[in-house]
Amino acid sequence: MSEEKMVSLNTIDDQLIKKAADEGIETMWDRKKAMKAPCGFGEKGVCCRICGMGPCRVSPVAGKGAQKGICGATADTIVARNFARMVAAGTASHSDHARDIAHVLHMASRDGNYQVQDEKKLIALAQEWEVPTEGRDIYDVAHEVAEIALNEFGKPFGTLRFPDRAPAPRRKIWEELNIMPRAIDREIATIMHSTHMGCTSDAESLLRLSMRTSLANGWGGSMLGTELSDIVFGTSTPRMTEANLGVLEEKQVNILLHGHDPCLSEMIVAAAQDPEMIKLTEEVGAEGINLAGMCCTGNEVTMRHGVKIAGTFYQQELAVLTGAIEAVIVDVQCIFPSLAPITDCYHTKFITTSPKAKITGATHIEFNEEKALESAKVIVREAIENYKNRKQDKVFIPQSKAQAITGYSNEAVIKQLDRVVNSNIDPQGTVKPLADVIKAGVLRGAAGIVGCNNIKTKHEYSHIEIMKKLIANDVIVVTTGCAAQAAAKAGLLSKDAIKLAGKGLQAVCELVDIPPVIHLGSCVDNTRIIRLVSAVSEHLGVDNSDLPVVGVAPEWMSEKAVAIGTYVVSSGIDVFLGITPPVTGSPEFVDLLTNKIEDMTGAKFFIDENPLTLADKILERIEEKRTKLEARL
Ligand code: XCC
Ligand code: SF4
Repeated sequence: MSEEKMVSLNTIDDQLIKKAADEGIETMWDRKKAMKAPCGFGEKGVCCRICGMGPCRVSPVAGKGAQKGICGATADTIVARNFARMVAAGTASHSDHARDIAHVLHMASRDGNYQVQDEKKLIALAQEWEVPTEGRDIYDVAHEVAEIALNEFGKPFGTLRFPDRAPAPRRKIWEELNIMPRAIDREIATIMHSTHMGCTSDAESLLRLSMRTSLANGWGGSMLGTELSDIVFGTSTPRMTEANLGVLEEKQVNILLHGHDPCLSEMIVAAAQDPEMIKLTEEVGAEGINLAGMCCTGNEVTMRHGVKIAGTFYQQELAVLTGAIEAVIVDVQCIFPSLAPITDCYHTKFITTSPKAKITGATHIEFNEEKALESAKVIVREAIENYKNRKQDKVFIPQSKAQAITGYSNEAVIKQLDRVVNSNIDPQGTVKPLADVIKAGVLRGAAGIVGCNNIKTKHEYSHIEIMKKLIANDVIVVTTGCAAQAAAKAGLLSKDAIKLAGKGLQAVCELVDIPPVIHLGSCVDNTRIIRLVSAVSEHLGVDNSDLPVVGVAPEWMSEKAVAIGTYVVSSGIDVFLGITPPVTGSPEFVDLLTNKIEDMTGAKFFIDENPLTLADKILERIEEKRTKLEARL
């Protein structure tokens, strides 16, 4: 197959798609074909079905068709409302995930399934929130911290706590724009209210509401997700792993962990090491239990346990097509409903576990946090017992995998940086070395390349092209989500990739002993990135928007990504999108996102579906910001 025709960068994907065709199994590529051209109104964001008088689809091109909805809403209103609702949905998803982790922290106990793994981080957070710690049982502190965290969702008065962590100039901007986020649930509810029929019609106001809600995600729900996960499950440290479907094992029980919430997957990791489970594995004649992760659950368990990465979002169906998976265990988010019919074609069990994500045709075994390990064992047992049903003639495990280092938390990054600190002169444990090399221009800048895969592009091509181009030009890359897994599969998370970097970045990687593309975790962990950036700005005494740093979502698809992009721009960092969001029906809203928002936040969105020119624009903008920074310092 010629390279352009391939669906992804990986030849193995095309082999599996062919296997699907041979076996008469439908995949997302078949459904994409059946979909034909996407709806032009939906694509431009000008379809409104917010009230029962609609749906109203207005024509973005003047003179052709209806210019206004029945209530008089213009294309600008409709586009801005739809955008705001995407931000609300994304914020809800990340934040509700965090809420579950807060509950788990609240139930943590010394002899329970969930324990405090990072006491230091807990104490630091307790002190930040003025919770007494002296002479108290660590679990009392944990429960009080969890309660405060839970109150961040619905407190009736005041604003969120984490925005206090942002650099002072940033906080000032948020205050002036009146976008300092209040309680998390409140911001989501306010958007749903304001976008109800007959409320806000002004596009700029809708953007400001979106910004405030997105900040309730980035400096609220998502940040809680990261912090509390580190406290309960441990703050990650770098570890070696392998990535791509070649990590599946021919003679072991393969369990695919897919979704986002580590509360379940952490317990599956524990259950898979349980002597009872190991014994059962021997009884069924398997050589062991092989866990493999996908999407952000995959990121969570690889960063804390080195669990291998089976693949990214778009490979979920392909993983099943290997015929070698005993169970796909899912929690929430980014799970295709099509996994039910596809797993039916094999022996594979498709097990849903969350009441928030029940899927027709799946086996639902509800995960009970109160009896977490027991619950996890029930699920793992299902997988082990299913090994004997594997149909060898249907198995095809592609022999492709790459080495990767995953699991850099900010703490781990700073620890690496400490290697170059002369402790006679400078204190350890700061971002100074990073700020120094950025300031000096040894690194031209930094990019957070994050987000999903999207069938609108050749999978992973954009992620990898952009990453390669940036590192070759001395821009260090940090990555999360499926972008991180794409990087892992392409070998960019290994030290072997240092040779692909420019001279400056090469020198930094050698000295600090890191790969040029650094795995910072799951999508909620984008908050690690905004905190790292904020730490560098504070160190240099500037605002985030003065730094040569960018966020990039080359292949985004989820509403969560829209919320992330919005909080990143609201935090003063430019965001480059490789997929056009459904806003082009409103030239006013496009202008707000790609131009006017800069007057408010110091950053804006760039949109370009060609990864090569997108990368050029990133480099150009980084140099522009360097000039600005040099003038400021
Ligand atoms: Fe989902 Fe987080 Fe996107 Fe991957 S990157 S497709 S959101 S798993 Ni978040
Ligand atoms: Fe149509 Fe207005 Fe109702 Fe939307 S809110 S469906 S534009 S009448």
